[in-house]
Amino acid sequence: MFKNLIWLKEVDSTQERLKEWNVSYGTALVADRQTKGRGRLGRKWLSQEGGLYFSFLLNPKEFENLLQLPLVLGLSVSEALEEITEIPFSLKWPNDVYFQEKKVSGVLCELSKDKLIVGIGINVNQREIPEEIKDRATTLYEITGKDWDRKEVLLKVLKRISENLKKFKEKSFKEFKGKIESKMLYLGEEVKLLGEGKITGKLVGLSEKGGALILTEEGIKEILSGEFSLRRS
Ligand code: BT5
Repeated sequence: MFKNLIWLKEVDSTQERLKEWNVSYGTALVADRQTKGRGRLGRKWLSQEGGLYFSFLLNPKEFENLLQLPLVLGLSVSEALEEITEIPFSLKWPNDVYFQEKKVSGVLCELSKDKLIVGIGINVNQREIPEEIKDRATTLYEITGKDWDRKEVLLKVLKRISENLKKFKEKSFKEFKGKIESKMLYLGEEVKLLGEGKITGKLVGLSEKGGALILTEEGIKEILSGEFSLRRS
């Protein structure tokens, strides 16, 4: 699936570059640091040197469900990181990879005209975690006490993504649902979802569509908007 790799020292955002540049589907753009890395809903993605920041394009006609896709991508990142470090990672619905209570990686899927742009940030060897995210972010270096070869991490992640997206296209989300659920952070716990309003209840699993299933006082609710953020209640 990936044929070309462009690796730059610094860009504003690999997402923004792929939005503007004309690159083919098989190209991944990587940067050592980003000056304007972004998350979902206008949030910032802090991107100092030592981390891994990359984006690539997918055909929006092939991947229409933007709730399932980030879950499959997050699973791919977690599987690659587990293979490399032999440490277990969790998935926080809808798009994060966690180690215990802290975020290691985030996935962003953006539609821009006929482009579906996927961006992934992974905290690898950064020495300083910025104050504003210190209580909820970690790096592979902090977890394992050693540096990791970012090229190796990238290649392992891209390989997992290729394999999993092939299966996702040929088969369906069903192939992944159980695996994702087994790694889901806060499963079986009381949570709150913050977004357009607040929903509280017990997180009981994932729906077929990739939504979060929350057992509330009124029964089970399927949350299909990725615009919510999940927190422990
Ligand atoms: C995400 O958004 O988690 C998606 C992040 C995608 C970043 C990649 S890097 C390559 C590509 N180019 C870009 O410009 N972006 C993509 P969200 O779920 O909205 O999480 C954002 C929140 O995570 C922020 O509000 C902070 O609380 C936290 N955060 C920011 N930087 C972080 C970091 N380096 N590590 C962990 N958490 C961080």
